[in-house]
Amino acid sequence: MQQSAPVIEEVETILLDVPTIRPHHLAMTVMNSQTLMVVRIRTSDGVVGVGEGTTIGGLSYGPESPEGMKLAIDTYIAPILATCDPTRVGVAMDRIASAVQGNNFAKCAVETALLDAQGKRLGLPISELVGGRRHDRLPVAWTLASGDTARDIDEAEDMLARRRHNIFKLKIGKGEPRANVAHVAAIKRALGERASIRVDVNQAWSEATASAMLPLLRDAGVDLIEQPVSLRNLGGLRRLASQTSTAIMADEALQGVESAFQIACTASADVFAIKIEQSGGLYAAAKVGAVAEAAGIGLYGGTMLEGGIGTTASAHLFSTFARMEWGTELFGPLLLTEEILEEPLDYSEFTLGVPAGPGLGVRLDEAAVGRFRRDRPDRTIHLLKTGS
Ligand code: MUC
Ligand code: MG
Repeated sequence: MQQSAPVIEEVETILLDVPTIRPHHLAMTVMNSQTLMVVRIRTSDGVVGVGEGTTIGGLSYGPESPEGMKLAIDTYIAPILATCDPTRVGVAMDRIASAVQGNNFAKCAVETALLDAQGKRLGLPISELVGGRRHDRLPVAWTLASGDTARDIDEAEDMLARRRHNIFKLKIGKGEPRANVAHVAAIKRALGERASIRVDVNQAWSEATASAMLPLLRDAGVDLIEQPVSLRNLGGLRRLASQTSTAIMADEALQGVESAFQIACTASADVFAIKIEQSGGLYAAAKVGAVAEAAGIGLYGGTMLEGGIGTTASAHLFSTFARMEWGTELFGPLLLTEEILEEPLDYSEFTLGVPAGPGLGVRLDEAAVGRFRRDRPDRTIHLLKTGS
């Protein structure tokens, strides 16, 4: 470490439990609240960086939970950070990678906090540290997942009227596949050409079921079909992609640059849902984007339904891609009942504004953090009372 380099003095991790505005139904779970794992890194030059690790439904989406991310950072990553130069973010992440296997979501949270701090130090937005901003606004999809077709149509009509979203992703894969298709077809019929309709099966179908449903989804007017089969069935994804003229998107199968390369080499998907957490951070997700570009694969900016911090970090990276043919789904903060940022993100005209200030360009609302933190004193008392 250089003599004059600042040192990392504190790494703090906090779990925030924030209710959702309505139940969010996915193939693997129903969400009524979202847990945000926030990490705050304080350095000796007085800079504080924040990052976020968030997933869907505890351990139901993937192998990392918010609690597990916190444990990985507190126990294994923080001691490494204590020996790192925070101004060399790439080197710090390499040191973490050599000592910690997997844990991509936790690594992404830490890298975001380091980039936020470094951006503040240099007076530059994160987008300038990860490739250079090309876009100030990004198209944003909304996910219809209330569990009820009529309610989903009302919700979509409301979004269209407010000019907030005109791209809708439908979460299917739970229940009877033909009932799923009927639900999708009814929504597309109601919205017609006013909206793009996509579906996310979240790996729930067998290859045979997916193969039978694909033509029905195409006939219903669906533009994009996301991860219809298990992430382990790459051959199946490839066969489905070659079967249909509807674009097939890889999500769960994309676990960083090596998997992106493998999917590209085997022509197993037409589109990549790039996620900063699933990739292992912004730098790693940028490499996934580069593989897609080289292979002629379309780009879509994915989400793990992060709150304001993770959503902003994703937006910084996605703003650097020359072409995001399929837009983004960075709507996570809008699914929560309350904002955790001092200034809410700007969602208007079917797009999200990418903050322009140094680092992430957003600040945590400390009062909201106090209200939602899992370890707040009144909640502890409540748990003790109910447990006794
Ligand atoms: C996923 O699987 O893509 C994105 C939108 C949403 O509702 O859930 C996510 C996760
Ligand atoms: Mg998905």
